[in-house]
Amino acid sequence: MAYENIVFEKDGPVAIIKFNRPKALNAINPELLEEAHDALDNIEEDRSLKVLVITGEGEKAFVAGADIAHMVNLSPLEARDFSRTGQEFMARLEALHLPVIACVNGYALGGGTEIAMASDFIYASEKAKFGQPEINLGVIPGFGGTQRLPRLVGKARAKELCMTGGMIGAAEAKEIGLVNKVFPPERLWEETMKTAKNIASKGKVSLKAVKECIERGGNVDLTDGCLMESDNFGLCMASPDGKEGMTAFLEKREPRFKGELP
Ligand code: DAK
Repeated sequence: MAYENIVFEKDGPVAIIKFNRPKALNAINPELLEEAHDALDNIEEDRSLKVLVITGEGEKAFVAGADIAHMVNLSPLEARDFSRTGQEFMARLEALHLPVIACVNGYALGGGTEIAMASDFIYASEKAKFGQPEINLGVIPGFGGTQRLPRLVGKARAKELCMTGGMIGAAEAKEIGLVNKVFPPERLWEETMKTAKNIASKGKVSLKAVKECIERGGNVDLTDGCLMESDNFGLCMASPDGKEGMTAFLEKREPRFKGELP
């Protein structure tokens, strides 16, 4: 599929999706979502990939939300479909076998904050702004914001953001636990790629196991979560990478992870 609303690239083991509608501050329309789903299909099939970075094209925005010009004319049924396609995209990011880093270079509003939250963690530019402004449009977050935001920052802060529709800067987003690290704009991409490549140097089986344990562990009690962890620990030990990592340590050399499944 030819992409017009995203840029999809690979830098060695790192896949990169850039939302690419800079004139509309990368607002999400159905075409963009369709292309982003297609890129995820490609990523799922390419066994050489180990990390996905998502970001926005241009200086100003990561994603300024769902495309309001598109949404204004939706019938209730079309709105439900649009919401479901968006939610499916977020769910796919969360369930993807690769770690996903959101590199938030500017406005991340509404659906933009929601995409960033469905990633595994967020690095942001000092210029980034986050918010759930849907209340100002007479609606509510439609891509999972009312569910993921409170899980990340607590119910009270999530309610404040969703009820006021206000924006917060990167420093406050970091303070409340939405963002992991904040960088000057000119260093954001370099720092994100440094972390992406560091993660890509690890074993694929253990990366997937960590993601799954932490992601799914949040939905079960501690006992079941620990059971899931020990099952995944066993799986890592059964994989060639588990043996390789420990052997490399004992032989005082760098591990050579191959990412093969047991
Ligand atoms: N949609 C469409 N166009 C947008 C846009 C958006 N979300 N955000 C910006 N643009 C466009 C502007 O209209 C403008 O276009 P032109 O006038 O140049 O043609 C261009 O991008 C540049 O924007 P501004 O001129 O406004 O730039 P400023 O620097 O002055 O302001 C801003 C930047 C980010 C503060 C401002 O653009 C803004 O407030 N944008 C809207 C932010 C927003 O409200 N986002 C949340 C969208 S709601 C659901 C599914 C999903 C959702 C809800 C329900 N279901 C179907 C149930 C999700 C909803 C949302 O995400």
